[in-house]
Amino acid sequence: MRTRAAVAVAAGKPLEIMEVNLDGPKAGEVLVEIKATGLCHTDEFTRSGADPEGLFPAILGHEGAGVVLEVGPGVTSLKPGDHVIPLYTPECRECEYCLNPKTNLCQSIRTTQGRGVMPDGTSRFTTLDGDPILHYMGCSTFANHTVLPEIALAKVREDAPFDKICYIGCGVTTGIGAVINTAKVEIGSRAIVFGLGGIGLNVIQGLRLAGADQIVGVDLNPEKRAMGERFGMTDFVNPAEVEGDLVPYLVDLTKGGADYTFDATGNVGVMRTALECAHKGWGESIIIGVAPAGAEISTRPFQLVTGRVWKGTAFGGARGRTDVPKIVDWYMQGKIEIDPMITHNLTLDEINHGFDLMHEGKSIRAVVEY
Ligand code: NAD
Ligand code: 022
Ligand code: ZN
Ligand code: ZN
Repeated sequence: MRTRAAVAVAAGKPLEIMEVNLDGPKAGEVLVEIKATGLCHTDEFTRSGADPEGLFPAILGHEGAGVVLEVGPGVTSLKPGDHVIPLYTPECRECEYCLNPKTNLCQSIRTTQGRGVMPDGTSRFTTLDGDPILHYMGCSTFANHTVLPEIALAKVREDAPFDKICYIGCGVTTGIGAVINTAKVEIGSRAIVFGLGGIGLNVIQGLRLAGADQIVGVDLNPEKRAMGERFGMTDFVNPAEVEGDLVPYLVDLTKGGADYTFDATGNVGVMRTALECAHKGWGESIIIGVAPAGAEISTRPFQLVTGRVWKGTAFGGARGRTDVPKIVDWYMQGKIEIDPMITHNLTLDEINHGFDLMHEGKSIRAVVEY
């Protein structure tokens, strides 16, 4: 079939909106009509050429929601008409990783996904001239139609709005999951969140859900205060306005350090600060931000010897097919909010403008509807 897509043709170039060919689903695969997609950081990381492993040409996008149109041979868990959210972290439920409750990093299709192809080693997308176009993070949601492995789709309830639940495909699940699955925050905890963007705000609402007593938000952009407060932040700190060292200031504000701290900036200096303002003896610091390629973190080992714990999380530790439908339910029940974080709605033709808004720090989430 033919479909419309935003194609990353080369590093540093704007995405090009064009018609492309899409082959039907092979064994174990599913054809999905994407109804809405969110613009997230790592799409821009790849588009700009900052990702040394970025593949071209490719159809980017990893945050979306849509409807199953056709299933390939052997697909049993989905049927045409089902509403789905694509998963850049799949859940096969049978690999060594899926069988270990300590991780969500399913490895069953990891290698081919990283190479921009389906599990059989080929791409379903080609240009109208027949040249191959690669998939991206196993999703390629910047296309009106895409093909995914069955294990990379979460089936969700049909009354949930696509233009909101697409955000659950990455940002919402990552932020809330980091609190619930990775940190396992207890009622009454004190926490600090560094970076109040599309991820950090979801960490904040996850902390409110978990019953944290103190939720400190830290951001260099003073305009982030209002949104933070709206989602449950109790204190706001702008590092540019703190005299002297930030660590002792935050340790003092949290009466000895926070039980849990979260980096949602991707800045390695911030990651160190986040670890060091975790409470001596038991404080845990969770790295969510993805740092530039080759970056390293450092601290004095005494920070860990004295009981602080450094952790990281991918996709909020969520097992997509199991956990994503539950988060959609939480949204529909009003337990979590999504709507105010979607600050911009665009058409596919306006997608490059969405990346400009991201650069300027003007959007929390821009969503494209097809
Ligand atoms: P964003 O750009 O919307 O938000 C980042 C925020 O950090 C901004 O508000 C910015 O003002 C603030 N900030 C930047 N430098 C700062 C500093 N030195 N001190 C304090 N605040 C600072 O980005 P986002 O969409 O929220 O994503 C945040 C990070 O999370 C990115 O690195 C992204 O790649 C990563 N991420 C990770 C996962 C995962 O599974 N681990 C999933 C999604 C996103
Ligand atoms: C999503 N991310 C950033 C913004 N939005 C993001 C980027 C990378 C990861 C998670 C979220 C990530 C963490 C750990 C891994 N990845 C490796 C997982 C593994 O090796 O099993 C990651 C993922 C997918 C891809 C690359 C890196 C990919 O498909 N190319 C989950
Ligand atoms: Zn993302
Ligand atoms: Zn698996």
